[in-house]
Amino acid sequence: MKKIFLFALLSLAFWGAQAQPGGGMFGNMPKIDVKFNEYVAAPADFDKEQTGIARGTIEETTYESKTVGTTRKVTVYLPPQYDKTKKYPVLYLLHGIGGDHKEWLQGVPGTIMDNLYAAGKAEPMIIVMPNGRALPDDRAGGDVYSQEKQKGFAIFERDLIDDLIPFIQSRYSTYTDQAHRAVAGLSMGGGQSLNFGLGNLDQFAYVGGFSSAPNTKAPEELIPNVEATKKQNKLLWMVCGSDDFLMMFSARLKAFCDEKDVPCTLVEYPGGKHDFVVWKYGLYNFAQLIFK
Ligand code: FER
Repeated sequence: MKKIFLFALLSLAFWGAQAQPGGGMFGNMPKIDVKFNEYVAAPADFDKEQTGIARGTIEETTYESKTVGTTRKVTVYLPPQYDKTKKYPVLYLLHGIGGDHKEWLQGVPGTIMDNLYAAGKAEPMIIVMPNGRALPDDRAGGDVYSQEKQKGFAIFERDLIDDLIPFIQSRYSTYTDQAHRAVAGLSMGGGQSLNFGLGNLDQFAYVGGFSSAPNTKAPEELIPNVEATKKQNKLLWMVCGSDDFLMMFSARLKAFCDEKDVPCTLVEYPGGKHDFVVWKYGLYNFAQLIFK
């Protein structure tokens, strides 16, 4: 009886911590003292549709995943005047724990990118928004925090590298080398981007983490070889809201990089929470820094 009571109590405590991200499991984490990079506000209209500018297109397509054993959906943004006779670099843009291949559309990536191109501020690129929950049932419903579903976010490393990237390179007109490939994401997808991007230096030159979640590996694991990271990674860029309960996962990596002299940016978004205000800002800035 006692055992059952203890189990119930522990389950409740665990559930409570997950359900109230502001207070629970990570609420008592030490605040990591770190030197943030300068926050520069985005122009007020960076995410507003403008009339009279060229627009990219957004389409949904599917690919065969040997990793998962299913046909998987993926959202793709093609830049204005996408031209099959040219080659484009590719940004893989990953969603959060409750999202899927459509979640990033809330962040109006097409509008943000169209505006950047109209202002001459970004290199034309293809943006690929996959479903990062690499499981036969990859829907976002149910208990998205369950261990089972979280496993899918780690398995996605193989789906991405072995299945999705080759598919994108065969279906679209892309460069296929490391220097023309970037990965970035929000929250759970931010953790994936840091894990996969820094864990596969031969695959990704540019890595971005926006409000990265607890799935982010420890800095020593992300950067086991300082010299290799310094040599192969061209950009390690992060943003997190000052009011985000997950700040420590970005801050501990920034602190490690500063100590080891690895170039790394962490912008603290003033008053920023765990939402698309910060993630849109992340895309707006990251997109301007890559493939240059
Ligand atoms: C957690 C809190 C947040 C967690 C993941 C998240 C795995 C991810 C949030 C998101 O992707 O928005 O405790 O554990």
